[in-house]
Amino acid sequence: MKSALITGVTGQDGSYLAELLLQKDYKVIGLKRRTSTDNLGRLSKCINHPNFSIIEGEVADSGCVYKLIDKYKPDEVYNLAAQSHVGTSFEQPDFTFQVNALGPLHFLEAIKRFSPHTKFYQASTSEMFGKNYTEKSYDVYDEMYDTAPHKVVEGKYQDEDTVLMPQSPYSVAKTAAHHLVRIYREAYGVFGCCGILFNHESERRGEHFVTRKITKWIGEFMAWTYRHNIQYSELVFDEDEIYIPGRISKDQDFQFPKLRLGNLEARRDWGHAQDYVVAMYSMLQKEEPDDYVIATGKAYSIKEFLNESFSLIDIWDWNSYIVVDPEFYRPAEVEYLLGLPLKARKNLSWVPKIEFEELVRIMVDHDIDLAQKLE
Ligand code: NDP
Ligand code: GDR
Repeated sequence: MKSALITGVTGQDGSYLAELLLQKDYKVIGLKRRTSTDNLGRLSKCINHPNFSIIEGEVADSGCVYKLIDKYKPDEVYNLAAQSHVGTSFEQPDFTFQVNALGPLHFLEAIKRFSPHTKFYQASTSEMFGKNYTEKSYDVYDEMYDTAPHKVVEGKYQDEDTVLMPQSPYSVAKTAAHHLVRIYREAYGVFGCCGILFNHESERRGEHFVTRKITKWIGEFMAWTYRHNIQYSELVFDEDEIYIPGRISKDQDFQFPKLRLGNLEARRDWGHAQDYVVAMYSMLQKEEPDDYVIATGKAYSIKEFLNESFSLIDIWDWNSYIVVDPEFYRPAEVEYLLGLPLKARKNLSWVPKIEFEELVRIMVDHDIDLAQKLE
């Protein structure tokens, strides 16, 4: 039986990856940092599995990581632990660097010293491209799916050859880790792979990332309209709140806060996390270690995500329901990310199964159900 250590197991990707590896008969060791309250919610499908165990540890602590690798000597390590919020990295750059850059370094050094057979997966990111993209007239969709008729994308994309130009403390730290993996691979023969994953979401996505923030708001808003049995046409709007007219009173429940967002123009290549963990696993099964872009090949703006998600609750003009709040602007922004995953398709036979429209529907349906259950 193969063994795998997953750091960041309590997160979105960690939970899907643990499920995938258990299905493949791995012994899975999940690393979580110490918390005062329980945060195992995403692991409900794994927690009672006989081949699954949780251990406590901190990736920014080199001694802790060395001991773990020396003790377990796992066949595979998937390093998903990170301070993963780009906006937060501007507020906490030092902490972000310790976890996102030194964390992976500790694993690489521990593998080199104590367990050279261990294969290492590093969660690299499209954020490393930052402002940069490759520009040429390129029919991405055609080559990816060999289908016609097809959509010709803008001809701007990122792939493994695009020069990295990170735009945040988060992505600078991830870029450092990305290069460290390459160096340990070349200098010491460590089997290290970097998955350059573009944004991937799901019903398990953290609530402060823009997609989930939108779908969670929609779920709670719908629960509020059901509770008061109110039609949209009856609602009135002021700067920050949505009201039920005629019932404006001391009762705060007759008003609902608008959805507050930052930059709506940014474009992202959004896939479903369940598809993306398959790519992580596939990279470590290859004969030779390598780095791969994992993406869908299509990009949408935040406005297009709003169009799609609000249309599912029959709101066709969402402008009155949201507030653009500079508080959510970033000091430096990444405006355009569209990944070209041709190498992954060719070498890993990887293609995403869940398309943008389905992803949005899954998330909206889930958050409407969740809010109803909490009523
Ligand atoms: P999440 O934020 O959902 O999960 C991050 C995990 O890391 C959590 O389990 C968190 O624990 C853990 N963690 C944070 N700091 C530490 C620490 N100091 N020591 C140990 N564990 C720690 O992220 P995702 O699942 O979305 O992403 C997984 C990885 O992939 C991250 O590295 C992210 O940067 C990267 N990535 C994600 C993409 C995406 O679109 N989702 C795209 C590209 C890369 P806790 O539960 O205690 O907070
Ligand atoms: P990102 O995801 O920064 O791409 O990082 P996020 O969902 O946070 O932002 C995407 C874009 O939406 C804009 N935006 C907002 N973002 C947030 N969080 N909240 C808002 O209110 C809001 N309004 C607009 C942002 O400015 C940005 O342009 C994610 C993380 O999972 C990283 O860990 C991962 O590496 C990258 O994806 C690929």
